[in-house]
Amino acid sequence: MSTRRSLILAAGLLPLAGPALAHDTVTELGALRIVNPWTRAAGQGMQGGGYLIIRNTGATPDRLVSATSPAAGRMELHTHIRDGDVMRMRPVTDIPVPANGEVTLQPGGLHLMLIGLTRPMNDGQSIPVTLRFAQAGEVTVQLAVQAAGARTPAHRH
Ligand SMILES: [Cu+2]
Repeated sequence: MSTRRSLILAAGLLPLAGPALAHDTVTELGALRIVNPWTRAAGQGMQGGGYLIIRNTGATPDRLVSATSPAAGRMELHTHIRDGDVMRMRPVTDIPVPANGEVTLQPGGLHLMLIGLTRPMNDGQSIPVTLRFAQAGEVTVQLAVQAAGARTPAHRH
C-alpha cells in the first residue's frame, strides 16, 4: 500500500522535473533563460567559441547585442557562412531571440567569439562571460570549459 502510494506521488512529480533536466545549467534574466553555456579548451593568446541556448519565455522579442569577458581581450558575435566548400565566420551586429522561442549558439553556427585569450581556458574550468541584451539587460554566465574537440571550424579573423 505505502509502496504504491510512493509511486503515485513520484509520478505526480514527473511533469515538474521534465522540462529542466537536473544537469542543465540555467541562468534567468527576466523572461530569458541562458542554458548550458560552454566553450572548448584553448591556450592563452588564442581564440575560443562560446556556445549556449537562449530561451525567451516572454511575448517580447529580444536581441543579444554584445558579450564581454575578463578572459578575452575582446568578444564578437559570429555566424558561419558557406564559402564554396569552406565554412567561414563573420561578425554579426546582434543575435535575435524570438518571442516564445529560442536561439542556439553552437559549433558551425551562431556563436560567441573570445578573441585574444588573456589566460588559458583549461578543461573543467568556468569562464565568466557577461551577455548584454537590448531589452533584458545584462547577465553573467559561466562557460563550462570542455576538452578541445577534434572538429574545429575554420577560423578567419
Ligand atoms: Cu567566430
